[in-house]
Amino acid sequence: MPETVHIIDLESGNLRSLQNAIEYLGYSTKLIKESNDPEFEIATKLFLPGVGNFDHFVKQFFNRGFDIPVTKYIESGRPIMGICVGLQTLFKGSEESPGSEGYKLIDLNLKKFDDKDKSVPQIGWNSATSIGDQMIFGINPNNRYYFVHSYAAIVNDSEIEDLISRGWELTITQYGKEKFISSIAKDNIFATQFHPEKSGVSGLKVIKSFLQQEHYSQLPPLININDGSNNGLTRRIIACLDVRSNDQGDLVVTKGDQYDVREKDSQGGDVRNLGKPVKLAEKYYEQGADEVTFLNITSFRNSPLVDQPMLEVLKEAAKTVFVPLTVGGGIKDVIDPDGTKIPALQVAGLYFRSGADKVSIGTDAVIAAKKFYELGGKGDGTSPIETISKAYGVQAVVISVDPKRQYVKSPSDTKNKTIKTEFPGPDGEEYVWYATTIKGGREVTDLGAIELVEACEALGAGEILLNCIDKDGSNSGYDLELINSIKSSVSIPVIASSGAGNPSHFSEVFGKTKTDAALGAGMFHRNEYTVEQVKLHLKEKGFQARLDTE
Ligand code: 1PR
Repeated sequence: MPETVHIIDLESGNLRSLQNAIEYLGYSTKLIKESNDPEFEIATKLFLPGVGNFDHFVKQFFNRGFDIPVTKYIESGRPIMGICVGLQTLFKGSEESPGSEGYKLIDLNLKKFDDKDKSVPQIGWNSATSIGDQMIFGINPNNRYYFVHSYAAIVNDSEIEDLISRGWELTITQYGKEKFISSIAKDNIFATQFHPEKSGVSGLKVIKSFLQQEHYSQLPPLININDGSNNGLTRRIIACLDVRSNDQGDLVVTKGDQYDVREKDSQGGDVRNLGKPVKLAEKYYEQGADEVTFLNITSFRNSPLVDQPMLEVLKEAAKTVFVPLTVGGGIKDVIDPDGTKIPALQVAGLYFRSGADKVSIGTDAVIAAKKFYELGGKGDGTSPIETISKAYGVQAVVISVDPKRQYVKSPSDTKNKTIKTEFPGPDGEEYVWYATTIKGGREVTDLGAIELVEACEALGAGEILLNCIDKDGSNSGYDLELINSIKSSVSIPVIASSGAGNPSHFSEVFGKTKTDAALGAGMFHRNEYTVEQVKLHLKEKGFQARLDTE
């Protein structure tokens, strides 16, 4: 019988992935949902994972009485591991929620990252360096771990010294100019700000070290130095799977040219079938993808509750793919076939519980942004962006933008912001704005892409997935003008998408724009290049890239 590991479930996001990671390592898992659960008495390894809002999490923790059994558990000397907000809860409080108190084991407050010189939230792969002369729980300074958070235990040297003098062991991570605690340990308590269950092989090693209580190991020689470029993050490479049913009713990965996913009539006119979603996700994970995104591209036809296969895909993929998973398509209020109204928040919850870390919203984001402007630049609290980010945190809400180039002779020809383009239009037009589209590019709207992202950031979105219909499937490189204009309009991270045809397009987009991540689809699906080849190319060009074999 495998040993059972207990996980406190405060319903704050994707616990499925943590369960999957622990089970993958040969243990079984049990969720503890109530503070009076007798399992507290028999638990031998306990996890306190958390995502999202500090206030939401600590309220759940204290108001539901979890502090009592957890204190008793800790006092008994049994090992506990906190993850993300689970680490933050150990502190006194957070700038995120003034007035809300944490567990107060550490007399420091969490602060928000400064977004003047970098994207906030921090989303990506950073290193974690041990302050002592040993590795704690296998956290290797040569490896990279996945972080996603806006608030952190930002510390100066004297605060670090003070914590050490109080017996805390630490790893420190630097994001831009700010140093923060990326993991902390003392006696039977261990916690990480990063998500080990989402940090590939390196993260699994940390979980395994905790489960086997390998507290210390020898620090290896530093062979993979984080040079601090790109604020300390590696260049994030995302593999994207556009998923839909083909004419036989099977869920397949497809890929369009300018969003047209059907073969030419002369070739039968069927939906292009490039493989099975779970198999491909596993393949890209093994090749070193930093994230995998699934877009349900015909979701507007069905409610996701009808789209059970998509939930199954996610559940299956999350069992073996230990990097962040995003799911998009149909994240909106839906009416089920029996007439029941299901709010977008509940739809998103279904995906989070199946193993998604983020949801991506396309069509509904355009609708919400239009309403935002109609209300004079504010939300009314009801849009999916607002409801989902409030419950699960801004980092869980990605906006998928599907823009199309519109040429004008002069900026005064449109109410939207324009850019002077290097690639004039068919009649020599020198200005361009990008019209947002909905329903997979089928309807073009009068809202510009810049206006869309500005509104979505204000409503509570945490990241932008920036496609470009003109470039999609073209293999001609990313639309750098579009990326630069969107990147300079928001401070949340932006993922460049559409047009990647070879590894040099990735070095080009990272060299010529400030994009936070780059996504590829067709070139990977057609087996022209692997994710690893892209990363090796980036390294050759002097960019930091994560290779999980290190
Ligand atoms: O509107 O919230 O239901 O979401 C629908 C989602 O489905 C949106 O994210 C939208 O972008 C996506 N989508 C809808 N139709 C299509 C289509 O292709 N017919 N795919 C579609 C969007 C674009 C990227 C693609 C990149 C990179 N696909 O996902 O992966 O362009 O491709 P490349 O590297 O091969 O150039 P909602």
